[in-house]
Amino acid sequence: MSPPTLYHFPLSPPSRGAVIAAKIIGVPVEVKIIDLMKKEQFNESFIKINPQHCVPTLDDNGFVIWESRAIACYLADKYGTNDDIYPKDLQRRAIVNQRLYFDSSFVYPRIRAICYPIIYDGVTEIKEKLKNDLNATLGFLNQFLEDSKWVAGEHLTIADTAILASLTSILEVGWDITPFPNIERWLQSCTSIPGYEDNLEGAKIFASIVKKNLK
Ligand SMILES: N[C@@H](CCC(=O)N[C@@H](CS)C(=O)NCC(=O)O)C(=O)O
Repeated sequence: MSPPTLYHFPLSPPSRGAVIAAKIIGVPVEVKIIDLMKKEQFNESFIKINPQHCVPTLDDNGFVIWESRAIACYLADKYGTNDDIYPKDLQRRAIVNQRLYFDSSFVYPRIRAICYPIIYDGVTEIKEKLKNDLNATLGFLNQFLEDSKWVAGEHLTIADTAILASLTSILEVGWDITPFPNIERWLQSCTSIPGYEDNLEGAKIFASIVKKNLK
């Protein structure tokens, strides 16, 4: 068995989320870059692997799966040795899943709703409604962190890595996080996560494109 292959593009927040998840789980993955700027996701060889042509995509010795959070769950279940990262206990796991779905349904879509039109559609400012939507979501994240060190409790989990990858992208655009002190404190803890620097590097490039197009 060879190490799983992770098809990745460092500018993509969900793709970075899968990479940091693999790092905290401790599974070595062979990272292959699919350059979305060059539209490499439409190469025939990649379409054969993932007809939905998105990153991240995992190929574990012929077993192929995409969706960053599903990849993180799979890697943790198959290769994880630290039960805290994605607990087997039903209720602890349910909390991690809730935070993962919160990222997938609220945090990332709201960041994307702000950034994609600026990157791709010539939009040059951020509408008040989109600002308020994201800040409302950050308010809930701030509440989750009120009495806990990490987003799903007292231990670092794959929910932290998913949300971190989403959030750093907009923070690097210059989002004001000061109204959310628990998030600020959590972000400070996140600096010790393996892969933090690589994630930040991708987030900075992503954000530089957004900032360049903003008025
Ligand atoms: N929900 C997916 C989102 C994946 C996604 O949107 N990937 C984008 C980059 S951020 C992509 O690959 N776009 C290229 C395409 O769809 O052709 C996940 O979490 O993995």
